[in-house]
Amino acid sequence: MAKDKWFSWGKKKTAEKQEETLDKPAEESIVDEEDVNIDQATPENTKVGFFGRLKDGLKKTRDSITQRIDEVLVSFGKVDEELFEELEEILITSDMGMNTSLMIIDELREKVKAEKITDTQGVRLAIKEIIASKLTDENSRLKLGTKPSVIVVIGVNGVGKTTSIGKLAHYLKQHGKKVTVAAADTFRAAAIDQLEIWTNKAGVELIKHTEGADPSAVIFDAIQHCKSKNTDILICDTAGRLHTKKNLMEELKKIFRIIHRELPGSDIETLLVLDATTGQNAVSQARTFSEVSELSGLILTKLDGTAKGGIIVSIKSELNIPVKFIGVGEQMNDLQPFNPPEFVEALFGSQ
Ligand SMILES: Nc1nc2c(ncn2[C@@H]2O[C@H](COP(=O)(O)OP(=O)(O)OP(=O)(O)O)[C@@H](O)[C@H]2O)c(=O)[nH]1
Ligand SMILES: [Mg+2]
Repeated sequence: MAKDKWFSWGKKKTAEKQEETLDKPAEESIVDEEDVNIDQATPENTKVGFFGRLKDGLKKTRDSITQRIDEVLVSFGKVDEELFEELEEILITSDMGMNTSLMIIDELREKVKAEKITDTQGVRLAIKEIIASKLTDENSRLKLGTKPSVIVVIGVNGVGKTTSIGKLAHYLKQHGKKVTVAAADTFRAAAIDQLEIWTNKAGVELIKHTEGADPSAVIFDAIQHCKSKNTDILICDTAGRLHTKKNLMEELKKIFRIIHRELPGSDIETLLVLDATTGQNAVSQARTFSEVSELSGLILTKLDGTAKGGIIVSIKSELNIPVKFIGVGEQMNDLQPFNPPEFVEALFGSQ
């Protein structure tokens, strides 16, 4: 108990915040499936439902990675250097990236030797364990301890920002959070309407201006709204494209200045959305966006639409930014907190 209190006091900055987290840190209640309110648990958001959707979403990647690995393991039947080379080839062509693939196979060689693995099933299990360890990150939970906290969603056009915000708002609401969304993509004509459809579906508030308005003014209004309505989390949609890339970056910097000025000391999650189907391009996008703010996490979308889901391993090891959520479809429940053991289980099964 004393330890819990110390944690809350140490972490929280206002009386309001302390009260909210006397029992446990707020971020724990956000991504931990155990905390889903029983009354709100539907077949679609229970663990089984989540896992089923994840498995369905990863079907193409499973066919491209796991099925090919299994074919090679069956045809070899024994563990030798040639087998390692075949496996390396599969990982590289499934978009895990050259460096990451070489690293995985090097670790596999060492593990096979150290643990004296002599059968192909043992090799399969070892690959699964190595990939899971590559994906694990201790910072994969959202840190939303203050009230309000802010999530700013950024990324190039078409990657899935608005869609992910709708799903995220729904997810957080289901976890008992009061959510407001700010429509700060005022550039594209249909952007505000599209966001409104999602926030209506999720049953959360939307703060909007008209097309062409100053995005920072939208954020400013949304923050005042959150303060007066005791909102837990403000999620900000942003434009993926302006007239020039420089304009876009300046606009985003201005948005962050307003948030820091109006909510000093608040927890801010800057989530970069990346489209899994764009492959290695994602790495350069992350570099560009990290100029405007330190990225606290990634949302990797459209994993269901690609056989190249191996990109998630490459992104994690090249960028070293935790993947916090993954998109595995276009429905409301198709955004999931990224859970490496479950992800690898959905990919490899427990054969
Ligand atoms: N299959 C699949 N489609 C997705 C997923 N996430 C987003 N999409 C689709 O991707 C398209 C673009 O999504 P948006 O949310 O509009 O992307 P955006 O980043 O907001 O785009 P801009 O506002 O133009 O910058 C839509 O057709 C979405 O339905 C996903 O996880 N799986
Ligand atoms: Mg959008």
